Amino acid sequence: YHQTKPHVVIFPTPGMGHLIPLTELAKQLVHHHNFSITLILPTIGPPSMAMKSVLDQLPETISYILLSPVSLDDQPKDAKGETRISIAMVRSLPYLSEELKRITSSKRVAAFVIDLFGTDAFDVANEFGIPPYIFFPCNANVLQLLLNLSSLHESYSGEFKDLPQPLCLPGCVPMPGTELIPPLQDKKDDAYMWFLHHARRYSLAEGILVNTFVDLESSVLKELMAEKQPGMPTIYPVGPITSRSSIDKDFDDASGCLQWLDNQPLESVLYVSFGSFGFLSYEQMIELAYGLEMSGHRFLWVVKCPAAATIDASLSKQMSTDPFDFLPDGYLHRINGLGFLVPLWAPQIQILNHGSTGGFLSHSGWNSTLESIVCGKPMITWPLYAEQRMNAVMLVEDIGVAVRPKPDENGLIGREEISRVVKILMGGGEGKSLRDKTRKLKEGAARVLSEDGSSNISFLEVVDKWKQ
Ligand code: BUP
Repeated sequence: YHQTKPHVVIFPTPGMGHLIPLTELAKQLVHHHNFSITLILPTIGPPSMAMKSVLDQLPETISYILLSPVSLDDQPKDAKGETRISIAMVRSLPYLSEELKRITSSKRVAAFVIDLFGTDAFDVANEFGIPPYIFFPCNANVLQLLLNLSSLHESYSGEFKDLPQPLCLPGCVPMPGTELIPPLQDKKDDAYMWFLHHARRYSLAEGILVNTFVDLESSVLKELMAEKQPGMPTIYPVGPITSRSSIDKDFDDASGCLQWLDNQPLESVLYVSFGSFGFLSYEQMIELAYGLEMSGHRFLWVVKCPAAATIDASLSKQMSTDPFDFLPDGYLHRINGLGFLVPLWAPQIQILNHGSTGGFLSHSGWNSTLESIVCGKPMITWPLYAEQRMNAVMLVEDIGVAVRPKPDENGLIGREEISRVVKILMGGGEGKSLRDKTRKLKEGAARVLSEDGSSNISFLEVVDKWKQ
């Protein structure tokens, strides 16, 4: 082998929430530890703009291969995201195998890294003698749940959503069954079967890198890292791994939102965004619009079109692709000065880092949550899908850096309730104590990543193993 740098192959599940932390992991390995990396990317359709811009900005030492898109046309329309993603990963394995054959003919590959839904690829990595690892882009409470899922499945025959008591796993925040990841709440759904399948295979990994840190989840990390069970992977808490700057230079402030922030008072603006997959119903979007206005606080809102199925067919703008078309009449004019709206996508890291930003109304995806904590901004949690409800419970009840609005009996969060939580977060009293706690966590995040910090030490352990 004519190589000087150790090589790692990364095989991410489709989706920005997976690609972004895995490319950050790749960058750290390349910039600080002299690795070279190949990202092998399964795809379902043509790459999105956001994905393209991440890939365009990769340094030379990170190469990427976009695999041929796999077809999911044979899947029912209502197949859950987790099912679709898992099937896409399985269907990409023959392509993966070809690429690994090519790469291993000229390089020794030190490790093969997947995230949540790529466990079927372990078999391919093993064929080539490459040790398999998981980068877990969620927190350690969620990891503990998945590591225990198989035994929970066997010991409890009912639906988890009907659990009479909150689930209390070792070291974890007590979790009501109704807050668990939605696919775990319906054992008859294929998505449940896929979760169980992957969770059972997590033990086949040599190690699991978790994007969390001790200040956030000390008790569950203690459990997971205590005496290693035979046959179980080593757990490495290496977080927070987050982007340093927003992912797309071309998008950067095309809307002028950063310039607008420059002219607002210190910590006065609430940043509002529901992530790359988060959509509100039309009715909910209207309540949010009025709620933000009613709060009287400044806000910067990344507006997306509402979920198509929820738009009243009689609405003239039903087919519009301009998200602003769905706002209440005269809204843009009324909020002028108080609110700034950005369509679709905003430079999130720069916004969260900005001194004028005082809080984040977020869907509580784990990447967005870590980014908010790293920037020291407290949150309003508005979970929508995946493990976000679990994140919300942790953030509100255990970590204490967020408030959570209460939906009415129909699941709608009304404008008064929205205005109430915005006033709490952006005001004194409870808001101040949330800000203080988040600031402490920001310091903690910097500490664990410093030279003798716990996450850095865990990271170095993995790196040393891969360099051997
Ligand atoms: Br939307 C948006 N700008 O406008 P997810 C997202 N991002 O920079 P998460 C922007 O995309 P889940 C935008 O900073 C994050 O690093 C954001 O966002 C960036 O992931 C990344 O998909 C991915 O919302 O949620 O927060 O982990 O994975 O649960 O969907």
